[in-house]
Amino acid sequence: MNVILVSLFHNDNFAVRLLFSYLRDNNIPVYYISFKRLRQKMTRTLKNDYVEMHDYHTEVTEEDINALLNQLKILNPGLIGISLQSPHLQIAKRLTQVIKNKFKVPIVWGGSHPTIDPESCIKYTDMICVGEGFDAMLELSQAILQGRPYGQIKNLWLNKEGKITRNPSRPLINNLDILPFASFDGKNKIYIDDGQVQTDRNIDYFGFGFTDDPKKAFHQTMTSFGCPMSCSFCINCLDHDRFRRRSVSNVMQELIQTKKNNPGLKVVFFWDNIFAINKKWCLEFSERYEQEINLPFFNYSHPLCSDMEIFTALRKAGWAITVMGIQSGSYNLRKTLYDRKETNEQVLEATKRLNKLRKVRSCRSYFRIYYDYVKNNPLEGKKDLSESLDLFLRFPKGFIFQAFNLSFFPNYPITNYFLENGYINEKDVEGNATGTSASNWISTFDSKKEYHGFLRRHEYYYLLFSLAQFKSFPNFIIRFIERKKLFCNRLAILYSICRIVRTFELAIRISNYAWIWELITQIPLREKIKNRTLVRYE
Ligand code: B12
Ligand code: SF4
Repeated sequence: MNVILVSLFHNDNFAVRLLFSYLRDNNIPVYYISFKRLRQKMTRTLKNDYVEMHDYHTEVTEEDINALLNQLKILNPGLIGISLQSPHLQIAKRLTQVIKNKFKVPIVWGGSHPTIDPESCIKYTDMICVGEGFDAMLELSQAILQGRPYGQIKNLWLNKEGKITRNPSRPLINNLDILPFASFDGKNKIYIDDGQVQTDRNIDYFGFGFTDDPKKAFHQTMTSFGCPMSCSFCINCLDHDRFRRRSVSNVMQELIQTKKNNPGLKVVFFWDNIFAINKKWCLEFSERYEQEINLPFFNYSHPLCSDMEIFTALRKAGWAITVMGIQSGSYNLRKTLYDRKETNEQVLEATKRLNKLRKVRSCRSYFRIYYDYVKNNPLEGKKDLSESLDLFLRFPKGFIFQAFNLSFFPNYPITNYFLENGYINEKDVEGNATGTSASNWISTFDSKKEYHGFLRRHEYYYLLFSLAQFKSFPNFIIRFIERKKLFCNRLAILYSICRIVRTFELAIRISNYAWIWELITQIPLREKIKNRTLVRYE
């Protein structure tokens, strides 16, 4: 009998691969099934200049389900674990039902959705894991494989023919060094998509090939869990997790091993919520990383964690790409709605510090800085957007503007606020709709009379923010366009201007685009031909 972990729409699911390693190292026979890959495509609905990829779930077909059931039959499952985020709730319900119809095997759900909204899950499955899954899943697997009772395992809720038992929670693991490294080799991994088991296993979320190939170009990991901040639109404002970090030695051990196994390793992605936390840790990490790994790496930044000594050390060590959440340029909106504490001056200072890193010598000459914005928030009014533009115009030029839709996840404070004030309905909350509901609530809003046209106004400003990133486009023209509301009803013109300026900048500063060449050369030609594209978007 085997334990099967199912990842939904996520081939390279870090959490499930870590759970996989934890069970495997504790002698549990375990398999990883990735049930369908998340696709990305260029957004089609809105005309944006900034790069916007739109995640989407392809339809789950009978063939997909049959392929899964066939694999389960071959693997003889003793326990099936399904990992789900909120947008996957409906898919998880359907899969659980069809599996239950075929097999007499207990099914446990875990992941962000069962953790934040356990009540919406427990009625559809035998068990759910609320919060940390390592020891709960290990104890459950051991009990089932050894035929022992498993009714009292902490962090687990049980549903026995409708009778719900809610076991208490267990303390979080303090010492993350006891965890193994997430498994990215091909052993016991199965990928199902397009109605069949995929032989081409090596495609991740972005479309790069960085899973399961012994010669992978990318490596992804986390040095910490949790986040010291608590923004109202993020899981980290709920109290099931806290900031915890592995030791530098433990992280280095993983990276050295990865580099040894993958001579073609090109970039390391650190998915930590915020990386530049704890000076002692970061300085030690930087020194060792530079000496022992010396490869470009990605991490997330935060305006309130922008110590220059840390930044410089990380940059010298190979820091080459970062994303910093700005979310809005309106201090008032950030503070009251998003629960973010940084002032605009602090944001500005952080952007200046990041910009200075371009001059610091590193293994890569380029330093890519992305600023994230929460897109399509109907409570972000004209004044807020105008303040945001003021802020973007003060940023050092050469950044990349990105925007992502505001999404409503169950029980997050921002969702409760929107629900209580009648701005959205339960059906607008992620998980309640089939597929991803984000686009539903946007159209709901735009059709309400009082918000009519809000999408257009927001798009207008996003294009102006986009223009603010270009060195060759003077700020006074952007201000003039805004003041005169030029092109407000002709977004296509503004969009074309962005495109022209981008092309012009590309032509005059080709050296700024060295990273594109690097990206092109990162994946071996053989791989590109096999996967038909450099970055595999659909
Ligand atoms: C890293 C990360 C990413 C990376 C993923 C990298 C990778 N290869 O996995 C990237 C940037 C690609 C990403 C993308 C997205 N992400 Co993300 N991401 C995170 C982040 C920061 C950490 C996730 C993580 O791996 N943590 C470490 C693991 C060990 O912890 P864990 O996930 O909590 O898992 C534990 C338990 O939940 C449990 N568990 C998990 N699965 C299972 C299964 C079983 C059977 C059991 C028993 C237990 C169990 O055990 C684990 C160990 O304790 C979280 C925020 C956070 N948690 O801090 C958001 C988060 C998970 N992401 C989120 C979202 C929305 C997305 C996107 C949809 C965003 C987008 N529109 O593009 C995409 C979806 C990608 C996909 N296909 O799923 C949301 C999900 C919200 C929700 N309520 O569902 C989160 C919670 C952030 C938020 N907004 O609040 N993400
Ligand atoms: S800083 Fe980022 S990860 Fe931390 S709570 Fe805010 S949005 Fe979440």
